[in-house]
Formats: sequence, C-alpha cells, structure tokens
Amino acid sequence: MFTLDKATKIFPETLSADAVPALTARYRLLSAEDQLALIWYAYLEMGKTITIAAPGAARMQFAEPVLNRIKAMDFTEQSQVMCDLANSADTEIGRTYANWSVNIKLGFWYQLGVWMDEGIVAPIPEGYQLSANAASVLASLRGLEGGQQITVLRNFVVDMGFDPTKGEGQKVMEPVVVPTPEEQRKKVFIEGVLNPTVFSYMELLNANDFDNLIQLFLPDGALQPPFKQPIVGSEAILRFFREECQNLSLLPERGYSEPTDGGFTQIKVTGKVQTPWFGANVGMNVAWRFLLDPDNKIYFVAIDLLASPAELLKLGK
Ligand code: 45D
Repeated sequence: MFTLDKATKIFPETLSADAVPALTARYRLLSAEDQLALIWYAYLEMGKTITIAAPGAARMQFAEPVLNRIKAMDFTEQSQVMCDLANSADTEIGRTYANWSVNIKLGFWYQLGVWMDEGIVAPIPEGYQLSANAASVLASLRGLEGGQQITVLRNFVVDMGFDPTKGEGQKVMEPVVVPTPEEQRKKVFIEGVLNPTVFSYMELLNANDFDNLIQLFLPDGALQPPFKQPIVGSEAILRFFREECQNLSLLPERGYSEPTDGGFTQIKVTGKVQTPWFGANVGMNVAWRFLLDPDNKIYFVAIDLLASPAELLKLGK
C-alpha cells in the first residue's frame, strides 16, 4: 500500500528545477543591502521583456496602511524598513508583513517598486556596488528561464519579514473570487490521458471552483507544491487553494497513465502554468504527478517546476 512518503516518489525520473532552491539559498547569505539591490537590478532587467500586472484594489487594501506609513517616512527610515524586512528583523512592520498571504506581499513590493521608480521611496543608492557573491547570484539568475526567474523572485519576497509562528499561523488574505460561471468554463484536452478526475482537477482549478475541487481529494489526501513539503488533509489543501491559487491558468498538454499497487493509478501530466501576475508572458513548465485510489480520488498530487522544456516530453517512468 501507499504511504505519503512512497507517494512522493512516483515518477522518480522527473527532473525539477534545482537551480531555484540553489539560488534562493545563495541569496539568503547576502547582506540585506545586497539583497535589495540585487532584486532591484533583476526587476529592472526583467521589466524590459515582461510586465507585471498591477494588483487590484481588493488585494492592496490590506497592505495600504503599512504602505502609507512608509510613504510618510524620510529616505533613511524607508531604507531601514526595507532592510529590516530583508533581514527578517523583529519589528512591527516585519510581523504584519509575515502575516500576509503571498499575493499581498507581492502587491506590497510591487507598489514600493513603483514608488522607488517615481522617487517617492528611497532608491538603491546611485553607483551601489554589489559584492562579488551578489553579482554572481545575479548572473546565475539571468541564466534561468522566465518561469524559474519569477519563482526565485517570489521566494525572496515570501521569506521576508518576521514570523514567530514559522509559517503555521493563519494568513491575512484577499477575498476569494466567485467561481467562473459554468457556461464560461473551458474544457481541457490532455493527449494520452482520459481520467475524469485529472480533467476535473484542471477545469475546477482554472474556474476557481475550490469547493468542488477539494471533493476530488481523499480526506487525508496531500498536495505538494513546487519545492515544498506536502500539504496534508483536505482542510489544509482547501485553505491553500483559496489563499494562493486564485486565477491560475493551467494548460496541461500531455500525459501518461498506468495502474500501480493496490488498484491505485499513477498519472503524470506535463504542460504550462500561468500566474495572474504575468499572464501569458511567462509560461512555467510543470509536471503534475497524480496518485489516485481505486475510486479515482486523489491520494497525492505533486506539482513540479521542471528543469527544462525537454522535461515536458518525458512521460512514462
Ligand atoms: O526587495 O495544480 C523591488 C499550485 C526591489 C496549486 C522588489 C500550482 C526591492 C496546484 C524591485 C521593489 C499553486 C501548486 C523587492 C498548480 C525588493 C496546481 C520587488 C502551481 C522585493 C499548477 C519585487 C502554481 C517584486 C505555480 C515586485 C507554479 C517582485 C505558480 C514580484 C507560480 C514578483 C507562480 C512576482 C509564481 C512573482 C509567481 C509577482 C512563480 C510571481 C511569481
């Protein structure tokens, strides 16, 4: 029979983008000043080719009080707040920040970036010299494909602030959107896969229909996001869907399905995922590795960010 540990090892040949955790770890060793400057330079360079969608008001209202406080500060104080966030210092703003969902954190930095550009918030000092290590992290970041770059950037933002609960606490999140009306939902086609659970998973997630989506899972089922430990149990998975998975676009392309131990079925699907932050500008190459019980309920699904486009064609084992 399957344990969670055994489930995570299905389709072991799947190569995920190790460059992402490797770069994130190297970045963490840099000074706060270097971290902020590095993100700024990376952001400027990326901005030449891809644009971030401005976050809506529903999301920004939560960050607004802190943003207004920062706006009212002088440059020295503003730089201090940003360094404190990067240093994960125990400050009031650091604690508030850590309590926000990922999208509110990203929206907060999006606004600071706009203000830095406009001269309302302290810029990176002119002529700032990155340390040799920071320059090398930036060079490695340049070499990654777009989907990996934005994942690294997101990691940087997620890790800032001071969280006494170490990720266990409830997050302040934007309101959950209304699911897409039935008649506007799109059907997916996956070459080589006919399993109805896999189709429903893609279609319900694309429609933000999280209440029906969670019904596809066993009560003790698990979902493993890229580079993360599995989230176990339908209650925790539903919370994750509401908090982090709104308005995603899943574009599965092809897959492979085979029976495995105990009447279970393992299915690997590859394709692209788009985040509302970048839309069709950035397609992330991903694999979904499903393990379904004999009733076609999801016992486990892993989402991997793939090492290279070549991985999209690697099905089978
Ligand atoms: O420090 O099937 C400045 C799941 C400089 C669900 C800045 C999924 C100073 C199940 C520039 C101002 C979710 C797992 C900072 C599928 C400074 C499922 C600002 C996968 C920080 C498929 C920086 C979904 C800024 C996936 C503004 C893979 C940075 C989703 C902004 C992936 C960065 C989504 C942004 C990703 C990054 C989104 C907006 C990787 C967004 C990344």
